[in-house]
Amino acid sequence: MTLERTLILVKPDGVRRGLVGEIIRRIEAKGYQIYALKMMTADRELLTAHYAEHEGKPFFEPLVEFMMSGPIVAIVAEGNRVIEGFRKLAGATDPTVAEPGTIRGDLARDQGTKVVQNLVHGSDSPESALREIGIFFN
Ligand code: DAT
Ligand code: MG
Repeated sequence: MTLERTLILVKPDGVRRGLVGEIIRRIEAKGYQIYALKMMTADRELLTAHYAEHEGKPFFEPLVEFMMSGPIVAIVAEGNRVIEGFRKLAGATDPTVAEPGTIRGDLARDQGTKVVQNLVHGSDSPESALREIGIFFN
């Protein structure tokens, strides 16, 4: 067994477009459990901690501004290999090339903005998951 938990965020574009239900539906349809869930508006301090690996990159400031632009939904999902599994459900970072069948491939596209708007975040490793869950659900 590799029972894991991962942090999933429905980003402000997902909330604005009314895709919270559709995204949760896909997580549940895959068979993962929703362990915790809350709607919130993230502030700069929280986002700087969450996206620490991207500090200094050209898209960092647009990313933080975008993530503060409206409410988000933070989810902890649980299941065997859920970290890898949700990344597969989400699809590639760039929604133009994300495979059809994935959240980003089916529901997102390039908006021509400085930061890629791709509906969801998912932790990329067990270490990231632990760290990010701690940031959003202390
Ligand atoms: P992911 O969300 O797929 O883990 P990431 O951690 O590399 O991708 O980047 C975080 C977010 O930042 C990503 O979801 C969208 C945005 N982003 C990443 N690379 C970018 C780039 N080269 N230009 C614009 N936005 C980018
Ligand atoms: Mg990432």
